[in-house]
Order: sequence, then structure tokens, then C-alpha cells
Amino acid sequence: MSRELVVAAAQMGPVERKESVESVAGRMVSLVERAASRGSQLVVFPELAAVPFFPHWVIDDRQELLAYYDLDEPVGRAPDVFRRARELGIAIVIGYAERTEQNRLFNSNALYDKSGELILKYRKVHLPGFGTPQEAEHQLLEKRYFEVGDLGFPVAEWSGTKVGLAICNDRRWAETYRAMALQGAEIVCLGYNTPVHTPHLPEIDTLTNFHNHLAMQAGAYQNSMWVVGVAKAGVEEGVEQIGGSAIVAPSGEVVAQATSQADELISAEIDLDMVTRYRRDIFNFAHHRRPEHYGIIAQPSSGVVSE
Ligand code: ING
Repeated sequence: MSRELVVAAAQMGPVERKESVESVAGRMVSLVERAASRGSQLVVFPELAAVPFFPHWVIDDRQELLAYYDLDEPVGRAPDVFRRARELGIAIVIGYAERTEQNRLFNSNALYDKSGELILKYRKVHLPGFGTPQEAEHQLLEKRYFEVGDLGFPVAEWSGTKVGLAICNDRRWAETYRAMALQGAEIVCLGYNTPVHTPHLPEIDTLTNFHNHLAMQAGAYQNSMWVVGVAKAGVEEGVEQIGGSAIVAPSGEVVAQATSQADELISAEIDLDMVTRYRRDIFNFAHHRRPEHYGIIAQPSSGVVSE
């Protein structure tokens, strides 16, 4: 019998500082309900889903900064989302700013099963941008507000498959998908906040949407896995962010895609055995992959640009 799952991507429009927590939670509950109405077993929310993408501006006041973080888990900020997901029996992936008991700060992503149990936590490894403010239309200060993730790229069993998590810039790095594929991951769920305009490299502005799907389609195909990528989209605190949320098959095909820059639910019935078929032949790591010939790819080679 084929292994099929219905997965949903809950793209969100802007979450502005002036919007109340209750209002944002209400939008997320509506997306959970729409996902459930389509028979989804899983709904994936964006990176930093319930708060504005605050690395886009300078925050000097520590208390003002910490207001965006949740202690260990995101449940406290959006309890209704977790309650509704449990009532409807749907698993969720949700991105959030994590503050640990030891006051360490991470850009995190977590998978909760349909009963609300935490199945997997991931902390963003690839932090783009800068540690100090730049002369630019908007900032990209993740290195100032988060530590590099310290959990690696873990994979967990869930619903008869293996799931991995990633966050935003991670999707641009080939190692992200391969690290999880080598552990048997069949689905990678990630959220992103991606501005249309990149102040430090404006020449790529016309390619932002193309690079978004290129990265996820390449990762999906080269590792025979499903990729669910979910945007926080639209003009948020003056920064226009792309939508383009997508569900990508191991073939590299985009099987569902958002068309707006607002709250939008997309879903697809995914065939997990497509992973099996592609890994049995095309990307059979054991039979075809030759790491002994790849050289020292773990270390930077010459020509690496320093900071
Ligand atoms: N945002 C962007 C992303 O990787 C970026 C940063 C944009 C990097 C464009 C390079 C090019 O999608 C986050 N939050 O990582």
C-alpha cells in the first residue's frame, strides 16, 4: 500500500508590530482550520511565524528584543493554535524565536504531533547577514539576535515517515538537505522571511523568487525528498517579502504553490513512496555516491571570501 500524506503550507501575510498577539493567533487558527478541512495531517507555518521579522531593524533595548522570544517553546504566544490543532488532530511545524532557560537565543523551528507533543526541534544553523548594523534600506541582523544553532540537522520519525526541519537561509545550502537525507529524511519542512530586495547585493533582486524555488527544487531533487517551504509574505514593517510558498516533490516538481503575498493555504497529497523509488535507483546513495572521492569538502578550499 502506498504511503500518502496530505501536507499543507500555511503562508502568512505581514505580521506587524502594531498587530495584537490575539489577532495573529486568530489568523493562524484559521489557517489550521483550512488545513484540516482539506484533510491535512500536517500544517507548516513560516519562520518566526507569530512575530514581525525583527532582524530587519536595530533593537538596542534588551527587554524590547526579548519580547519577541518565547521561553523554550512557542506555545505560550499562540496557545489557541496548539489547542485547535489538537482538537482537529493535525500536526504543526512552527517557527519561533527561542530563549532558553540559560538565556541563549536561537531562531528555532519545531514539529508537534497531532496530540501536541513536541517531536523535533531545530535551531537555525545558517544565519545570513551581519552582526552589526549596516548602511542599508533594511537590516539583516540575525547574527546579532541569534546564536548559530547547536542541534545539527536532526531527523525524527513521524506518521510512518522521517521528517527534518530547516529555516530560511538554510534552504540555500546544499548541505542542509544532504545532512538530513543521509539520515533518511523524506520530508523537510521550512519557513522563510525573504525580502524582495537584498541591500548588500541588489543585482539579485530580480532573481529572488527564482532563487527561492531553485534552492528548494534542487534540494528536493538531489536528495529525493519532499520539501515544504512556507513564506511570511507581503510588506511587513516597510520590507516587502516574497511569497511563493511551495510543496516540492522528489522529482523537483512544484506540486503546489501560493499565488498571493497574504495568508494563503496550499496543500497537496504527497506520495512518500516517490522518495523510495528515487532513492532505489537515481539517488541510491549506497550504490552511486562516492564520498571517498569528494576531497576535503568539509573544509573551505582556497578562494573562500573571508568576512
Ligand atoms: N532571509 C533571507 C533568505 O535567506 C537572504 C536572507 C535573502 C539571503 C536573499 C541571501 C539572499 O531567504 C532569511 N531570514 O534567512
